[in-house]
Amino acid sequence: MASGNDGNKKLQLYSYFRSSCSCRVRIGLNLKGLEYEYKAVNLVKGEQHSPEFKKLNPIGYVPVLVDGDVVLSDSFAILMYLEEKYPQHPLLPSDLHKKAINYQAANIVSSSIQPLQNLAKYIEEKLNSDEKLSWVENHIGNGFTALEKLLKDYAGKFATGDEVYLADLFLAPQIHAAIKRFNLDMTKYPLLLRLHEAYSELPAFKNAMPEKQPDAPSS
Ligand SMILES: N[C@@H](CCC(=O)N[C@@H](CS)C(=O)NCC(=O)O)C(=O)O
Repeated sequence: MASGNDGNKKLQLYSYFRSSCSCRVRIGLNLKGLEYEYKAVNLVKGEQHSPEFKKLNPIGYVPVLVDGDVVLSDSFAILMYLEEKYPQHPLLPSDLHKKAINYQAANIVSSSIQPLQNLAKYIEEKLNSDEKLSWVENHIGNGFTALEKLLKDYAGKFATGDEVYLADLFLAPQIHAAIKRFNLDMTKYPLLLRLHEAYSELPAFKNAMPEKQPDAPSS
């Protein structure tokens, strides 16, 4: 892939293969044709809590992007930074309304679905596996219902038309996790299921998915 980065230093992305937040940024980097060094952080082993990693991100979450002297965390902030610094393949439409719908859909995923899903692992000791599944289904389901309603008036081939934009970067990993990780019944979300199929045909999305990452288990 063409470098596209300015300066001498290659971008570095601290990532975990299964992290949907990291996946959003991996898609953005791929779309913009930016090469990066993959720095694996094993969340199961707790590497996000190490003193070295916490120097990069004091809250102990992936993703973290390093671009020369710039160290950034939070997928939304990272993507907005990439958008301004590397304007090739815009992640936002110029139409103001469509842009706002992209922010809205992205934030439903990042504020109202993913953090609750992330929390499930902290409460799972207190829950049996059926209760854990219903916690996850309930929170993903609420968000997915809202997204179906929101996007029905805007979707084309992708979430807000026939071009890929920010909303798609947030939706693709979340839908992928719902299907592959949580076995969610997607028949209630036909639009999201259709988007999932459209994403699976795009190399920038396919190559960003968990199973394609260097730290993914081989089996
Ligand atoms: N709002 C942040 C959330 C980051 C986040 O929750 N990352 C998860 C992985 S998707 C994480 O690092 N979890 C580690 C942990 O909970 O210990 C973002 O969008 O980057």
